[in-house]
Amino acid sequence: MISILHDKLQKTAEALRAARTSLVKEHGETVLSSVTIEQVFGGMRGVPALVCDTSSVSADEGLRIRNIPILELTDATPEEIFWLLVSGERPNAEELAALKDLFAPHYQIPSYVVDTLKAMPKDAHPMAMLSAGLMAMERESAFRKAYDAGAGKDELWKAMFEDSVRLIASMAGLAAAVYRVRFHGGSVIDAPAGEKDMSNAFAHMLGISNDPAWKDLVRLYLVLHSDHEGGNVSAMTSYVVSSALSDAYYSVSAAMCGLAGPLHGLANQECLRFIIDLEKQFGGVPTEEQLREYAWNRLNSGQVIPGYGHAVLRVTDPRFTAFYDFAEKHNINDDNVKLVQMIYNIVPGILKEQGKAKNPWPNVDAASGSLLYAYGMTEFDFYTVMFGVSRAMGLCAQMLVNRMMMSPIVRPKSLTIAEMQSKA
Ligand code: HAX
Repeated sequence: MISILHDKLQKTAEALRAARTSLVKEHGETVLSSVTIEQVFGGMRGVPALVCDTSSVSADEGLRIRNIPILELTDATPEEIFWLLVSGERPNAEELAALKDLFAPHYQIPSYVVDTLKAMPKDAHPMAMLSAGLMAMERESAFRKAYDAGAGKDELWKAMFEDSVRLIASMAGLAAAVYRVRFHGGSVIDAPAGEKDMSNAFAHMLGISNDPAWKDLVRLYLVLHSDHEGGNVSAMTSYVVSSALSDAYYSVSAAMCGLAGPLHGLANQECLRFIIDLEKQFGGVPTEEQLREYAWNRLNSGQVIPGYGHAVLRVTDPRFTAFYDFAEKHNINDDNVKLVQMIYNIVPGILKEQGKAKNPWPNVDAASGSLLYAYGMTEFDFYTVMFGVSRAMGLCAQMLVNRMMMSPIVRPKSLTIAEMQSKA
């Protein structure tokens, strides 16, 4: 069955290489943009220096996966999304069955990985555990073995595909093991026998609830966080690391370290902390006036409002909208969710009035945590791990595309301050 997937990806690889060769040969000297000193000091903001075919993010619409708006993909499964990211098409029934057959044996992670997690300090951050678990699993890499055995550059994508499938499937078992070891005394739950569906297996291994709505939330969560083009911290990290022909385990582990930052993936945990702190301070849902005062105090003390703003987006993140719609559809009526709605009504106005944030609207992290909390996942240190399980799909898909294109090692040029001053 794997051959039907390989055959399709072989064609994808050929098309990618042809596009790359012709662009470089016929338009190699075309200038895409100039780079200003402000951009160099400003985190390379807006510099078009990366290729990413899996997804795109526009300021006025947000995420499209292979040119499909994310709000049209909210019924998909993670396996479908991975294949769409990699191949550019949603899988047909045969391809989907083949993918599920490849994923299913790896929901159960090796016991030495669980031992690694158990050996970590009791107060280790779940993201540190996730990254360490991936490092422990590096010995499984088919890519490293293929490279060591002398596989040619044009063939390496096959080993990257093998690693990607195993890594993504293992993320379900690994993340669930992090959750059980860190928060439930180490009682790890085995992958359900015969379960082929990744989000169902993951929901089961977390051991939180059997509510079908919870399982659907896990599925939606995995779909919505899967990719966000190539320039964000985690995607760029895995791209750079893998460009040195480091395998997917090294690359995704490094990316998870970036995702763990509060300005990137950790924002979902920070959002819920913000909400819980608000409720603690006011003994429940505050009044609008109290919320305004709380938000202003936070801004005036130099802190950000988590879940709001974005480096690219200038509208409400459609992924926020998808979670918001989920809450309404399932009639989730708890205080945290009410607060998410209240913050959405008030904070954009405050951020506009303050005039600093270029985008006063919510990003994906503003709503996701309150939904997880509502279904019983109350350990918000864990939320970024949920994000990581999903994002591994986009990271692997992007690395796979780069291996198919036989992209070279990344090596931009840095300048000293004196060199910069001499150009000013
Ligand atoms: N609250 C307060 N101030 C904010 C803000 C917010 N939510 N968003 C931006 N600003 C401030 C910035 O800190 C910056 O201030 P300084 O000039 O004093 O440095 C100013 O507004 C301009 O920033 P920007 O150009 O609008 O935003 P950036 O591209 O620099 O940063 C961030 C984008 C997402 C990092 C930013 O909006 C932020 O810190 N938001 C809160 C944290 C958050 O929600 N992060 C998750 C983003 C989504 C994601 O990657 N998830 O993984």
